[in-house]
Amino acid sequence: MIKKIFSGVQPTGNLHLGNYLGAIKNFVNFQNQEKAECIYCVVDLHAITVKHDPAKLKNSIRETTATFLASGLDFKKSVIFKQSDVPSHSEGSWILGCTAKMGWLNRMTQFKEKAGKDKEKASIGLYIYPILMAADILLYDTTHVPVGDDQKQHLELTRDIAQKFNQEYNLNNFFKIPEPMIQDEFARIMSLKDGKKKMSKSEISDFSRINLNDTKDIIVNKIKKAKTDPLPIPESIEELKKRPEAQNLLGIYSSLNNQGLKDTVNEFSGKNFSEFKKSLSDLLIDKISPISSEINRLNKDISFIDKVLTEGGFKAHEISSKKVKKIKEIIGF
Ligand code: AQP
Repeated sequence: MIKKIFSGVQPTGNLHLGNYLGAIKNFVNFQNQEKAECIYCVVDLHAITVKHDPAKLKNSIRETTATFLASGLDFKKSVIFKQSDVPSHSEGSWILGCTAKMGWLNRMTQFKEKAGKDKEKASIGLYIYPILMAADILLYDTTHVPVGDDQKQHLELTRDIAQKFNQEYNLNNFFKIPEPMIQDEFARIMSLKDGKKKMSKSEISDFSRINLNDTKDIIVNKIKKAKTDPLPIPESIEELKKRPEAQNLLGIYSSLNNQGLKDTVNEFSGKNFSEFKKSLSDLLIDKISPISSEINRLNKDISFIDKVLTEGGFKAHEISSKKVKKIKEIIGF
């Protein structure tokens, strides 16, 4: 069976190690599998659900595309496009919004976290964001969605919406029920300042994350300042459970080095964090620097980035507009 892969990334600032290890690295793995058709989207409609600066957004869209390419995505193998270029996403979102239930959206924890205490002032867009995400996925008959652990709940909602639509209109498998592809280990990379909070673009302190375009010096400095505890590295994974910062740093090392946490614990057991941090910085520089230099090179080639997005937009439009046409027939338009 051919796997149909879809995933998206918001152009809301510099992409970071969490986006890379939780999502983009997997995008590349899927792209390089024989029996997979991959579609990757810069989800700019999602980015306007919170306050934004139009000039910065324009830049971020290109930078996110540059990061996709610099991380190993190939626009000849995968469809790479920006969401706002393809009207089917907004159309599909409206229609699916008439199937989704308020009660389902009210359970979404990401809305609660992002809206904060003053949810009356949050945009409607932020509230209905998971419906747009469902449209993004379902319009391409997606079978698998590689995402970080934080998107699990939204994926479940997508599945609920697809099932409800199929049931409402007596359709057998019209919308495919997509499978989330969440890694067993390291699916949530945490902040360098607080091992209980996820690494995120919108966190104010830049020291909480490694950006994919950080220089070598910045990487070394951020790792040096990353929160740890006074104990040495333990002998077993069990002992890490109550040490979130230590667990996170060892997890980052493992994920970058494509090895299990157990192997990393064995490698560094009994050593202190200053020694481990030196190895982690070296590994990060080794893996991130080539991506970072390629991002910088591509950022200067605006016409190439725009060409990639335009071509991808045509391909995505061709696929999704056919699905929207069928949806319109089904619902009686
Ligand atoms: N810390 C993380 N660990 C693992 N995966 C992560 N992802 C994001 N943060 C982590 C995954 O990256 C993909 C793209 O995410 P996104 O940028 O579209 O949205 P997000 O999850 O809201 O990311 P941020 O960095 O937290 O952005 P802001 O701060 O703007 O909200 C997704 O697959 C996500 O799971």
